[in-house]
Amino acid sequence: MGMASKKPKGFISGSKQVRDGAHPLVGIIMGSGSDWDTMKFASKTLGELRVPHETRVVSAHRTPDLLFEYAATAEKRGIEVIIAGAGGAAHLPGMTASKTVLPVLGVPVESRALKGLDSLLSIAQMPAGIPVGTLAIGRSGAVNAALLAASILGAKHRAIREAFRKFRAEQTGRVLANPDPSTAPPPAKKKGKHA
Ligand code: RP5
Repeated sequence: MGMASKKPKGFISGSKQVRDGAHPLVGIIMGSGSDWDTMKFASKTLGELRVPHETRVVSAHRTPDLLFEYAATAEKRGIEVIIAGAGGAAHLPGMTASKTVLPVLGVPVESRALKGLDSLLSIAQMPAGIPVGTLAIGRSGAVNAALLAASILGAKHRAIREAFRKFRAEQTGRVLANPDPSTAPPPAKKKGKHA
């Protein structure tokens, strides 16, 4: 299985991380292939929680028609949450939100020139009426967008709620198990240039 059997006209498929025949519940989109270094952490986190999702490049500026099509058809295809990552003049999350009633979570990708402050403000400063849930710049934002998506989906999907609960409990357990930083093993190095 996968996405809805009948693809919307002109729809360009990306990759799908689906398990057990489930269709994607989360759509991870990003403005450029160069955003993958950051957005891969959203995909990885959803994968760890076994949340079926799809990933693809959809640019607000370079492929505006595709963006409109993606956002306008996502709900019909069974997507329940959209995570949109973009850098610089980051219009992707806001424009996506303008074309769907699904929750849109925006991840500001760290830009070279302004370190992602431009991305953050572009995504966060939406006018009243079209909300975008804005996360932190870079890897933390990508991970948290996935966790927030799982939390949102958990209201309806019990297995996802329990996976999210387990993730949180294990995280707490790891911190409590290593109370003294002078004796604890060093934390695993974060990967990715946007960390
Ligand atoms: C944005 O411009 C993308 O989201 C990306 O973060 C940034 C740079 O894109 P590339 O020039 O690397 O394709 O639209």
